[in-house]
Order: sequence, then structure tokens, then C-alpha cells
Amino acid sequence: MTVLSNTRYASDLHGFIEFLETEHPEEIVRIAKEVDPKFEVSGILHRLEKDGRYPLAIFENVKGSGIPLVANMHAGFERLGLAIGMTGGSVRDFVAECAARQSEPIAPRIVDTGPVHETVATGADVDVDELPICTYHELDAGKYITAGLSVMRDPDTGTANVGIYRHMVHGKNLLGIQLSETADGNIIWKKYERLGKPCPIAIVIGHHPAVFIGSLAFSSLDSDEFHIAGGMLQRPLQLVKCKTIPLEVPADAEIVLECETRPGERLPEAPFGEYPGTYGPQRDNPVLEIKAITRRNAPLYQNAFVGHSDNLLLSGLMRTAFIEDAVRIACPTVKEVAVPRSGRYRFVCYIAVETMIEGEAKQAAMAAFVADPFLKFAVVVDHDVDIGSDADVMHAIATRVRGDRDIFMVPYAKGSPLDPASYDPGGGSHLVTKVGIDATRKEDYPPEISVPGADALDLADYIPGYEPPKTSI
Ligand SMILES: Cc1cc2nc3c(=O)[nH]c(=O)nc-3n(C[C@H](O)[C@H](O)[C@H](O)COP(=O)(O)O)c2cc1C
Ligand SMILES: [Mn+2]
Repeated sequence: MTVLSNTRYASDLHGFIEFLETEHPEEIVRIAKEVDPKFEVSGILHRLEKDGRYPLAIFENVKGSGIPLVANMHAGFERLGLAIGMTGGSVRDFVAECAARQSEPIAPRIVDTGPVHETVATGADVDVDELPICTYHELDAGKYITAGLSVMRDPDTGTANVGIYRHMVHGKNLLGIQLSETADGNIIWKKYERLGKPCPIAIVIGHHPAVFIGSLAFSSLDSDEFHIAGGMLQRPLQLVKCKTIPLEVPADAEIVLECETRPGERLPEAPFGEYPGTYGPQRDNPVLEIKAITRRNAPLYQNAFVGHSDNLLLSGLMRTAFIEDAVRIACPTVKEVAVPRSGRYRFVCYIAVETMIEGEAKQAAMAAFVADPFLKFAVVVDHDVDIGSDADVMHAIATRVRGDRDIFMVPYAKGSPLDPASYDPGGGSHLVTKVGIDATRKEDYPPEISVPGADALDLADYIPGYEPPKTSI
């Protein structure tokens, strides 16, 4: 793996786009035609995804807004690699590099001012409808801000916390928020709610993808994700104090919505098209009042396409490092772990193991379930199976599994509350059945067919101009 220095470009959203435009123009499409933020933007992204294309899409002309929209930032693996200065390299390299940087966080620096304070609107001037906020799926309850990095502060420890939580737009200065029970943000909000106090939340819109990778890192409540983001960027984030709430935000963000919750108040929120590809149920969620909108003079607005690669890849890849560490304890010969796209980067895990003693495959599957509660299927295969290929894993399942002995189930175990196969999806049940599959070759497995020397042949010697197919995840 080559770790590039991309320090020649600013470590903000503008800088990353400039970097791609200069050095990797194939990664960007610009759409000049006017598009409707309701269904047309998501329609275009959906069609690109169906064609197996995941470019960064910049919509320059979104109906009803003068601000360009940057979409699909995190939809392609190559681009996530570029975000941390990698070219080429496997998912495994990427995850290892992220883990290394996460273990060496870099503290942010507080600065007096920055581009995000070029324009400030407060009070009656606050109007979130100026932003090109999209409606994505048919039954979505409204338009949603989907890629805001929400900054909060634990009132007990003073430590800041960052995560993405979706925001339905209720009015020009009123937003919803969906804080899942699994998020640190939920714990912090509840602390303010118990005190009967407004919870300050700064929603940061538009930044370098490495900041997103850092902000979404698995970390405990006592760690501030902006430190991890600094580690990912390999330089300290520069933070400025918000104008109306006691929080700090990146000085070089595009837009910040300075908000406070209204204690005790709730508004119905959702349905919303969620990551499993189904709608999340309606809930009575907290209400945020926007106190100020601060932004650059010419900002970019950024969104995320939830339920699609843009959302799934970002959160999914990082899981593999945790799973692999846990599996290694149970099964030291683990070679690789993959969480495939076909399982929505969440529910399915493939584990390749080098050499085995009997029973170890099941240990490996159980360890994976311990590491990641969202997993439902853990498939263990031999080391020579390409776990980047669903077809190769299916081949192992088809030819190496004796269902009665090689499959085990753990009924009614903890999974995702959004899992459409839970025991009460409408009610948000998180109870699911886990399935472990030992698809390794067993002792009496017959010899497999092979052609001597085939791998050493170069087909271009026989078929002029022959090019091997490109592989992608
Ligand atoms: C595009 C995108 C949208 C997300 N939306 C939500 C959401 O609405 N609610 C939520 O609780 N988590 C959501 N997440 C996941 C959280 O951002 C993630 O779990 C984060 O690590 C939570 O941080 P925390 O535990 O520090 O609160 C989303 C993630 C992505 C990538
Ligand atoms: Mn956190």
C-alpha cells in the first residue's frame, strides 16, 4: 500500500473535490441540468448505482436553492481510500490503515474564526429551506438532512461527541432527529432531557471524507470523534466556537446549523427509507430549534443516500476490523474477514481461515456474532476461497455444508432494531435469529478438479488485446 501525502490540498470539502478534479477526474460527475430535490436526485443516484457506478455527484442546479449539492461522497471504495491518501490497496489495507490512525488520535486546535462564519443568520433570518435538502424514497415523511455531523457535549464530562443522525425538516427553523438507542448521542440527549434543559446540537454540513470516516469510528462515550477525525486527516482539525451555543465546530466546514432541543417536546418522524432497504417505523422524536445558520459565502451542501452504497459502505467497512480482531481470539489462523455488499454491509460476514482443527469454524462464527450485534449470518470458508466474491462463497456453501451438522442457529438474539426479519419489524424489535455456517472442506472431501498450469498462462499471448476483468467490491 502506498500512503500518499495529499497535504497539497486543503483538508476540507472544497479541497478534496479539487484533489479529485486534478488527480482523479474519473471519480466526479457534474450535473448542470436543473434537478428536483424530491425524487430526481435520488432517482439519478439510484440509476447510477444500478449500473454499478458510484461517482461523486455534484448537482450544480437544484430547484429552489442557489447552493450546489454534493452527493454520493462515500459510495465508492476507491474514493474512501483516496480520502485517507491511499491509492489501490484492498479493503483489508484500508481498514488496517484506519485502525492504525484511530489508535493515534490528533487533538483539534481552537481558532478564532474561519470560513464557516463568513455568513451568519440568526433569529427570524434562519431559513433551512434555502438548502438543497432532498426527499429520497416514495414513502419518506418529508425532506431530510442525512449527512450532518452532529456535535454534542456530555454534560457530566464535558467531552464532545460526533455522529450522523438524520433530521427531518419540520419548518424553516425546526428539525427532527433520530437518535438510535445504540448511539452515544442518545445517551447525551437523555442526560439533558432528565435535567429538563435544552441539549445544544451543532449540525456540521460538508467536510472532507476523512472527517466522516473518523466521526463514524466505533468509539466509546469518553472519546471525542473530532480527535479521531484529526488522526484520519493526519493533521489537527481547526475548530471555532459556535455563535449561539456552547459547542465548537470545524472552522472549514461548509455550513453549520446551531440548534437546541426543546425539552419534553416530540413530533412524529418517519417513515424513512432505512439502511436495510425497508422503511423505518414512525416515532415521536425530539425537536430541534435552529438558533443560527452559519456558512461560507459560497457553500456546498452535502447529503448521504441512506439505504444505498453511500451510507452502507461507510459504516460497513469499519466493522470488519472489529470482527477480525474478535475472530482471531477464537481462531488464530483467520486469514480475512469480509462484510459483503450483498448483505447490505451489515448482516452477513464471510470468514476465511487458513488451517483448522475440528470445531474451530463454529468458534470463529460465534466470535463474529459477539463482535458485531448486527450480524445474522456468519459463513466460515477455507483460506483459498475468495471472500470478495459472493459466488465463490456460495460455491463453498453448496458443496461443503452438511446442513444438520454444519449450520447452527441462535434464536431470539440481539440484532438491529431496523432489521426487517426481526420478530416484530413494525414495532422496532431487535430480536433476530443468528445463523452460523461452517462451509469449510471436511476431512473426507474428495479431490477437486483443476487444470495444471492454467494460472500461469497469459491469455493476451493467445488472444491479442485480451484484458482481464476488473474486480470491485
Ligand atoms: C449516512 C448515515 C446516516 C445515519 N443516520 C443515523 C440516524 O439517523 N440515527 C442514528 O442513530 N445513527 C445514524 N447513523 C449511524 C451513526 O452516525 C453512527 O452509529 C455513529 O457512530 C454514532 O455516533 P455516536 O455513537 O457517537 O452517537 C448514520 C450513519 C450514516 C453513515
Ligand atoms: Mn461517540
